Parts: sequence; C-alpha cells; structure tokens
Amino acid sequence: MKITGLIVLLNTLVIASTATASGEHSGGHHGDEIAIGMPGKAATVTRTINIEMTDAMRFTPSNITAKKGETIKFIVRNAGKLKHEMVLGTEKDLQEHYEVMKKSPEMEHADANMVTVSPGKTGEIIWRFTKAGKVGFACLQPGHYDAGMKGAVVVGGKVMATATFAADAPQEKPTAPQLASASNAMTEGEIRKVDKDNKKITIKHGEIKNLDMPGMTMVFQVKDVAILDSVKAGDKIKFSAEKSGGAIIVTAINVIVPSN
Ligand SMILES: [Cu+2]
Repeated sequence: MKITGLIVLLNTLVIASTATASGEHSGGHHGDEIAIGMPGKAATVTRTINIEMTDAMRFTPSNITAKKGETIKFIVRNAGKLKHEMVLGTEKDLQEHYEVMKKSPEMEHADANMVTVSPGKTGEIIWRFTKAGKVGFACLQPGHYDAGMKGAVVVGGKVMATATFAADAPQEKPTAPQLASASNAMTEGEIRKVDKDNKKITIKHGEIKNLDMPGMTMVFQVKDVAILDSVKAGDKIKFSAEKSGGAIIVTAINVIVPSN
C-alpha cells in the first residue's frame, strides 16, 4: 500500500508539473510585461518624480536613473501652451509610433506607458522598471520628437546585452501586399471604457489596417452615440474606424464576446 501510494503521488506530481509547463508555454502571456517594463500599481510606488514639459521641446529632467524592480510615479506637468505627451518606449518603438502620429495627429492615447497633457495641466504615469537597460521617453506630437523632446530612464542592474535590447533588434516586416478589401476589414479590440456623455469609447485594439495604425489603446469618437447603447467595458469586439473631420471615429461595433 505504501509503495502504491508513493507511485500515485509521483504520477500526480509529474502530471501537475507537465500541466504547469504546457500552460505557461501555450499562454505565452506574462501579464502586461514588455521590453520596457510594465504598468505599475499605485500601492507599490517607491518614488515620485516630477517632470516638466515645455514649448522649448524639452523634458526636465530628461535623464533619470532607476533601480531594477522600482515602481516610479511620474507626475508630468505641461508648462507650455502646446499639447505635449510623455511616452515610454524603446527607441525603435518611439520612432515607429512617431511616424504613425505624423500621419494621424488626432490620435488620443490611453495606454499605461503614456500620458497626453493639455497646456497648464498635469498627468501621471505609474511604471515598473523590471529590466536593466535604457528605457526611452519622448513627446510624439508632430515636430516635437524631431526637435529633441526626449529623454531616458537608465535602469541599473546587471545589463544583459543580448536580452535587454532584444526588442530593438530589426524585425522582418510583413511585406504581403495589402488587399483593397482591407479598407473594409474590421479590427479586433476590447472595450476599456464607454463615455456616452462625450460620445467617446476607449478600445484596446489590434492593428487598424485601413488607418495604417499599429495596435494600442486609444480613445475614439463615435459617429452615432446609439452604437454605445449595446456595449460595455470588457466586451471583446470587432469594429470599424475611419478618419473624419479631424478625428478618428468608430462607425460600427460588433460584440464578439460580451463581458460578464
Ligand atoms: Cu511635445
């Protein structure tokens, strides 16, 4: 009986560990951690840094050091008369995003690694720096990045040259020709917020092919407020978006998986 019991126990352990391993691999999703770190929680903030943005196209301070694992709250004040923003990212991501912004300056962001601040206002980012290396930040308003509105957070720790900057490695861009029908294709997304009063909806979305826009979280206007009646935060959707009158508007929403 003793031996049988032990064999059963061993079998259980083997099954359990196999399940864990395969679960991790098939999931392939470790929270929201990306190359530059992950969104931080207010409760675990270890340091607050005040940053000023000005129309001289500068961040002050622009060079910041952090410890690996540190969660920093950036209180970002716009001291200028123009709209500015602070976006954390690898240099490659910032440059790519900047090109998108030049094409679509009407974009309104809602991702955790960025904050857009109106003149005279203050915004904040809470970010956890999980990897040693250099995390850039920049204002991606058209013209501002080119004018040198950028800075960096240097995260201390043992720098693993190969791993830390893996995200900067050149990636093969898909070169498949875009079909004409792509302009009518719907984009996948998940609703983050519904704001009927302002006719706005915040969507974490995949690539919007007809607008040549990569996946991110954005605030959209809606063509008709009635389409917000049957949707709620958490719904997984397919939606259509287009540019119109200086804004990016959502013209249709199909709920694929409603939230509970
Ligand atoms: Cu700016």
